[in-house]
Amino acid sequence: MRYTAAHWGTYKIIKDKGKRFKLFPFEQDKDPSDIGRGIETALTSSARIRKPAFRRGWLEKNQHHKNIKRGEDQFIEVSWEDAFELVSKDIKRVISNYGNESIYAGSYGWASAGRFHHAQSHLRRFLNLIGGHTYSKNTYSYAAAEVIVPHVLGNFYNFLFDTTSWVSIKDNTSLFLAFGGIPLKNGQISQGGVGSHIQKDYLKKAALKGVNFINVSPLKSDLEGVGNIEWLPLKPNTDVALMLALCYELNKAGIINNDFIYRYTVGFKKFLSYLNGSSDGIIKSADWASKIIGINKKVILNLVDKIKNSERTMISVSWSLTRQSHGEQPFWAAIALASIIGDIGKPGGGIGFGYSAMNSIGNHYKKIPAVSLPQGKNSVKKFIPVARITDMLENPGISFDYNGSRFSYPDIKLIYWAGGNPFHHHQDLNRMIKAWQKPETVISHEWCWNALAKHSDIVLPVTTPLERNDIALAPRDPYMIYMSKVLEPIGESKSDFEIFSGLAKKFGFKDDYTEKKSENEWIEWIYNESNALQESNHKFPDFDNFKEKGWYKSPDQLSQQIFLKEFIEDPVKNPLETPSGKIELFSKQIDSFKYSDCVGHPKWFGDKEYLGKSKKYKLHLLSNQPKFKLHSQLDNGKVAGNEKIDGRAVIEVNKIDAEARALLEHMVVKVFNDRGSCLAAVKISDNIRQGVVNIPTGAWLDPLKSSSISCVHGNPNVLTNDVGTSKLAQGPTAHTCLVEIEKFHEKAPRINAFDPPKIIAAKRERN
Ligand SMILES: Nc1nc2c(c(=O)[nH]1)N[C@H]1C(S)=C(S)[C@@H](COP(=O)(O)OP(=O)(O)OC[C@H]3O[C@@H](n4cnc5c(=O)[nH]c(N)nc54)[C@H](O)[C@@H]3O)O[C@H]1N2
Ligand SMILES: Nc1nc2c(c(=O)[nH]1)N[C@H]1C(S)=C(S)[C@@H](COP(=O)(O)OP(=O)(O)OC[C@H]3O[C@@H](n4cnc5c(=O)[nH]c(N)nc54)[C@H](O)[C@@H]3O)O[C@H]1N2
Ligand SMILES: [Mo]
Repeated sequence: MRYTAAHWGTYKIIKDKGKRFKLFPFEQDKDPSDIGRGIETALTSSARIRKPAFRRGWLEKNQHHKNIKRGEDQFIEVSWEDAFELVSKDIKRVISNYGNESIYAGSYGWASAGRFHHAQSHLRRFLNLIGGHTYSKNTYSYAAAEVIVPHVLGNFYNFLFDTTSWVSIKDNTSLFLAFGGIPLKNGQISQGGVGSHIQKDYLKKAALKGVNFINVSPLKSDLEGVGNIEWLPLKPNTDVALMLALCYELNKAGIINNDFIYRYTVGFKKFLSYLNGSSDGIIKSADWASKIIGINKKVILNLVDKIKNSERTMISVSWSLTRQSHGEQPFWAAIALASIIGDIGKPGGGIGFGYSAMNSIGNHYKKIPAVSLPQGKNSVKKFIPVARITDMLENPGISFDYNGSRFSYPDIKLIYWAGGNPFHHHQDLNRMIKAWQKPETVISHEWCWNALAKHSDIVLPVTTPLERNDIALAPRDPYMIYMSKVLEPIGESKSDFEIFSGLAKKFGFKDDYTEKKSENEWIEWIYNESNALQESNHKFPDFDNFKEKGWYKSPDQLSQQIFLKEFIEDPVKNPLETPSGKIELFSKQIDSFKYSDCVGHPKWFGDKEYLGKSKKYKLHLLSNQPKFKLHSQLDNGKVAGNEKIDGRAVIEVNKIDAEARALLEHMVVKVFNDRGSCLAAVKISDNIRQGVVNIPTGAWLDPLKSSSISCVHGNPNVLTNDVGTSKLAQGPTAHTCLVEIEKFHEKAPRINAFDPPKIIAAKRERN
């Protein structure tokens, strides 16, 4: 049997003699996702890039029309031979004129599953061989947590997959307070692949066993489908006020676990003096918080009682809580709250990061150690916090703060992207598009004509996993999948590996790049090297047997993971990696940075764009993860359409807000603020808090040149704000965004997002 693996699951592939194929659920998958079937139509759609293509203005050095910008130009197809020659020449030119630092290859993005064909690894391996590149730090997923949590708990990455298992929650948790909910739509995904989807099953089992889940979120659907769930629909971006009030009221009621605070934390006194208002004159009471979060004080006090009466409480924070202004604070405040309750390190209790986010979080399998493609060493030291790309392009040489130090932006002349889509993931796209015109060359590897490809100078067509062999192996997922090639590459597409091999040859580094190994030899190398890391009683089967069967499941090695158990058992022998070795409720280190936007303790910051802050823009826009796709991937396939109305992204609007604006179900509306505007189709519901609207991300950017609409398809990132979380992490803040909506009075324009640009067919030879 042949299988393929994606971030959204594993599928059996049945193919006829031609190019027709169908994907079927993996027989081991308890709860398969439909997302994968999107590729059945997307693979060979008209949006597929079939040949290397160069922007006409770039190739002809802007002679045909000086003012045609990236994103508006035609493309000329060229042969691979010419493409390798032109690309390598241009990279050499840029390096010799400006140095390697002027190449930006942060290239953030999820690419495809598969350990070998990981686009970014290949890009960096290639660029590192030729002198390096400016890189990026942290992610769009949880940048603020990546930077703050190490100060408070000593680590973040290692902790991600150490989250207390669902099994432990099912058997021990009494109260599960879910900030940002646990939207089941998200559990379809795990970076690197999923063997069997377990999230829904465990959530149901836990609810059946009597775990009391409370959904703290503006969206009811963030936790549903597992019985009667209490919904606490607070205003977006106000969770910190609620957490602080819970800390204050618990302490006031004497429910605080003093023993825990004494043994395992530092800085409580300073934090308490902030809660009590000694530092700012404001007592962080339920009364205070209720006005900020927009929920009755009684509900907060009731929650205090529930915590008091619960044997074991889990404080769960979704990653989305980092993607907001001051996104460091919700994680820090949640850790403080869990410390005051004192259930950290106990079965089913304490704190959890990202139960909302991926199938692997809470899975009880031990992490399978595995190797990746070696990327080599980057000789360039310049970096940016990943979401500061527009700032970087706009401000070469200007300095910025990050995690206690000052750095400066490089002057970027060449952008090289493979495996991500900044026209999906970045905020304030209108601003980014302007800044994007500045570099001399933009190169991307893509398989479809999305906005990234259309805004590139050089587009090199890549294969999808169905057109190459690979191996999938993801952390905390017990399955390893042999990903079979089922189709010959569509058009003239090549894998990222083949493309960089071709370029490396032009630089005289081909053998260093490939190490004289073919695709299949690399896959076997990854398998064998990973096998060498397994404990002796859990070795993988022979490679040929694995390949023949198509999958392997590692034995159940661990029944329960309990986050921070070792530290709690013996904080002296197993200290945290923080300066004090304990949980830092006050951080001397952060305090010493003297940042006004991130001080020494968790703090409520009200100086941001949130509900009630603007007379002009009265609605808070959330842009959560889409249900029927991963980000922008497969937006052009048949499954993503399930989440749209007449092909357009949906905006969910509360009944009362819709009535106030005379909006009707399915009506096309203009959503706007000072940064931009998009069209979307209305879905009226009482699933969303009044004053809040939501457009899931992922609609391919589709600007309407003839009008002022920044995107007729419904990409929310033309509206979102591009400001760092704070000087500490400089993370993205998509969820801090106010808008207004009104009926779109004109005829709804056609969506052109999936149309390729105008392409001029390849000439035989080119000098
Ligand atoms: N408003 C708003 N914006 C957000 C978010 C939000 O909540 N709200 N969430 C943010 C988050 S958490 C994330 S992680 C980002 C996600 O942002 P991205 O990860 O950039 O989004 P994807 O659509 O997954 O982009 C992956 C791209 O890689 C391409 N690709 C797939 N396979 C291959 C391959 O083998 N080789 C090459 N070269 N390319 C390949 C796909 O075609 C696709 O264009 O978005 C962020 N943006
Ligand atoms: N189907 C699908 N699943 C995915 C992805 C996808 O694209 N599609 N992307 C994956 C990726 S890359 C990531 S990083 C994870 C992200 O995982 P999350 O960050 O958990 O996912 P989101 O859907 O962005 O956010 C979850 C919910 O948080 C709520 N929320 C937003 N702002 C606030 C707030 O201020 N307070 C509270 N209390 N709630 C708020 C929103 O209602 C939203 O539905 O998801 C992963 N899973
Ligand atoms: Mo993410």
